[in-house]
Amino acid sequence: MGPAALLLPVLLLPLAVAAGGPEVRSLRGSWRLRSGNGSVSLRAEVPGCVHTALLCRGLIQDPYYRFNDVMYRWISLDNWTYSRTFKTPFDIRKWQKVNLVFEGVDTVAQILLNNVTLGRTDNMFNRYSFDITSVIQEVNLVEVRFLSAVSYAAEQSRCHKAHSIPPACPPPVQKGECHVNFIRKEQCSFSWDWGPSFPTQGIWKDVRIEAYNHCHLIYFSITSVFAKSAQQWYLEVESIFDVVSSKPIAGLVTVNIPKLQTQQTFSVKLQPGEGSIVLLVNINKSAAVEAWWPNGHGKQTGYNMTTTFMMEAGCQIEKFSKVYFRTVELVQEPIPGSPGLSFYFRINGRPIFIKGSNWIPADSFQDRVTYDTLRLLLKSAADANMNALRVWGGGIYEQDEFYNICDEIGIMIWQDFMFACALYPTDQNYLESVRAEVSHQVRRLKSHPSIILWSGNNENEAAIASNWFSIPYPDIGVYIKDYVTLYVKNIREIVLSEDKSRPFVASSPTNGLESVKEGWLSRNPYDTHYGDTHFYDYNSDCWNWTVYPKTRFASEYGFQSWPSFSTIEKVSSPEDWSYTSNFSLHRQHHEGGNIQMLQEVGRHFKLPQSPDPVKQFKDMIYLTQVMQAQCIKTETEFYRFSQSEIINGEGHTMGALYWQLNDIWQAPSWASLEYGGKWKLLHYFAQNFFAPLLPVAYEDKGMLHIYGVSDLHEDHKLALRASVSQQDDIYIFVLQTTTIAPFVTLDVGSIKGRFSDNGFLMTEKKKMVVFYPWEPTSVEELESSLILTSLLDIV
Ligand code: BMA
Repeated sequence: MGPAALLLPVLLLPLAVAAGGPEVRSLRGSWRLRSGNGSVSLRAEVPGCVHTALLCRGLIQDPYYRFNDVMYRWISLDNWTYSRTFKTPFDIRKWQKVNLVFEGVDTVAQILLNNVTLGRTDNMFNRYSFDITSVIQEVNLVEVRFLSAVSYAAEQSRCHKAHSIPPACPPPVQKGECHVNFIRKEQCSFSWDWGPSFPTQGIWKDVRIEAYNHCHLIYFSITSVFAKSAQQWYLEVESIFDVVSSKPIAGLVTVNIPKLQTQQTFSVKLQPGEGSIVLLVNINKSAAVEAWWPNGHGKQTGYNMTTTFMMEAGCQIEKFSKVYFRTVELVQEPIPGSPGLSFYFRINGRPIFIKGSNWIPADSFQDRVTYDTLRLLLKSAADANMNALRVWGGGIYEQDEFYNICDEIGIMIWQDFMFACALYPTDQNYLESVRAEVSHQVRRLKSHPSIILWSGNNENEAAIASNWFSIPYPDIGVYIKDYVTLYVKNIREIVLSEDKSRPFVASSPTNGLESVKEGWLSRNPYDTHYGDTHFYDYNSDCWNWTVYPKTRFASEYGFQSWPSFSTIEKVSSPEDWSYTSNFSLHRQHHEGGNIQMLQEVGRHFKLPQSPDPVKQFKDMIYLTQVMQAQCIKTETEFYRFSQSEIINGEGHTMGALYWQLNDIWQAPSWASLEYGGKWKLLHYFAQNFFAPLLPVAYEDKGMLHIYGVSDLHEDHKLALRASVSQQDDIYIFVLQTTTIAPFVTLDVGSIKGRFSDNGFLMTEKKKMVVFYPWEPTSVEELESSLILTSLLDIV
């Protein structure tokens, strides 16, 4: 990165802007794909991957069907090549610089243009740009020669002589591939405890040629900051340029936000090479800025902003963006009456209880994940009253559309970096690749108000602290050093230098500041007095709230269930339809998972006994969903009502993110949304247990405790309400309550007739009662006579 240019605010001038920018030739579309020895050759769409290309040409069946994940292992063990020819649509001589840009290559490949090797790729989370100015011709051949990710990972592990980096392989129940921690690729693509092994190869994001003269804008980002002392919002607008000319390029940059009556012009100078300029835009103090709020807390207001760069030598660029204003703080401070520290998020100055779940990749084949797929899943999260999701570190940094939707609908994102449940190498090449990945992802994503936290990894602090991989005690120092090198000295350092607008934690679960104090690895990252916790218990009765940890923040907890029969049916055949079939065992990737579900169901329900195995299977599916919904309801309600109390030094729980929101394929898992988006019972339950106003009742040593949990910004008067409608000769009273109401009584004065029920305990939010009149009456008459009373009204 070159030195930042000098910024001088100048007089506001209206500017006429001519559109400028690079000449772009997309290379999306039809490519040739061939296997290592050329025996298979086909047409393949880019962006895409080998599996979906083979499926599309009818060369393989649905990879999710029955046992195909194992049958099609050969695909990921082969080394495939993508190629295509293309004509250069412009006069090459007119351009100073031409780049071949890949937004994402999955993963290990050699890139050639006209038989010249441009470079190699080894990280699917990086953006690769190759200078092809001297290689491009009128007609070109581009080739991407992949190496199997599985062979590459094995080879990297073999070459790593210093010390072993566990785990070597996933447990056999996952039927996966080994050494995934040696490759910067979606970690769950080598299998997970809810997902198949499909180590894809392909060009999974946009690919194009870009030609430009003088200067080219590579990244453009905006973050908002509220200056407390001046009581004013300002924006940090960062632009990263590639300047081709040998001399600096001067010019004017104008930022305009009409709705906030804000326009500012800066004089800038871009130095040759790659460098950044940062503009601080003061928002007009007299403009009323509406902040961006999470779902359930207010609107997600955004403002249109135009940035025009009028640079020398005809370099003119115009950018249109949406800007949002919100602050985020992760509050870790002493709590009276409790050892340890708090761990909660303050958004726009207001403590917010985080309600939601954990997000995993929506498909093993990312090219199948469309805008509509993402919208459906994310909208389902918002519809279930969630305000946050954690993008879990074993998957991918999601597509831009994912974060755009979250911005629009108010879903806050806890963003992990992509490291999970493993130790990782720290040799120089590996670190360089990770450093490029982190800069790229932070630059790409930091404008999104939805992202409220960067987090270094999933469970890797815990993996060392609890010695998951049985490392002999004298050797542990090496792994601790590796841990600090990777997440603290590299990832954290880059994040802080790229983005100061949101907090960073090194891991999840972590003790936060306490972990930092203990050298970034605390003795017990699951300590309920600090940070966040992950909690799984398949042996206790999940209806018993006393088994749950009274934590500061529950970032993972869950129970499995089976997806509905209609979902399973699509990838199975009749012989598979029993709870103990080979198929049912095959799809279960969590050791003992099917038996655990059976035991948990058996604690409160009679196990299905039908002699018909298919009926028994369907009954079992139903019961696992009931069980899962009830378990997570109990646990979530426990976390929500623990928010404002400290008992025996524990409490002040300020987050509940259950594991997991969505599924990657059709199989038993912890998800509340099935593959394809269908809601399991749990998701319907979530709509209720995440409701802004929640009555919770629980029993403790013979005493019934009733809590009213509220996420609202103002006190809410608990009300009993009724609407009346006529249906033929009868009248329907729909009662709604925001709390548990004992002895609810309807009285319509002297209108003759009777109710279907009266004087009842209302535990549901809605109840329907029928009025049978004994003489003619009307809706109006009933409405004006109605008196609704419950014990709550008695003063
Ligand atoms: C947590 C997650 C995942 C896993 C889940 C269920 O540890 O981070 O790795 O899928 O539990 O076992």
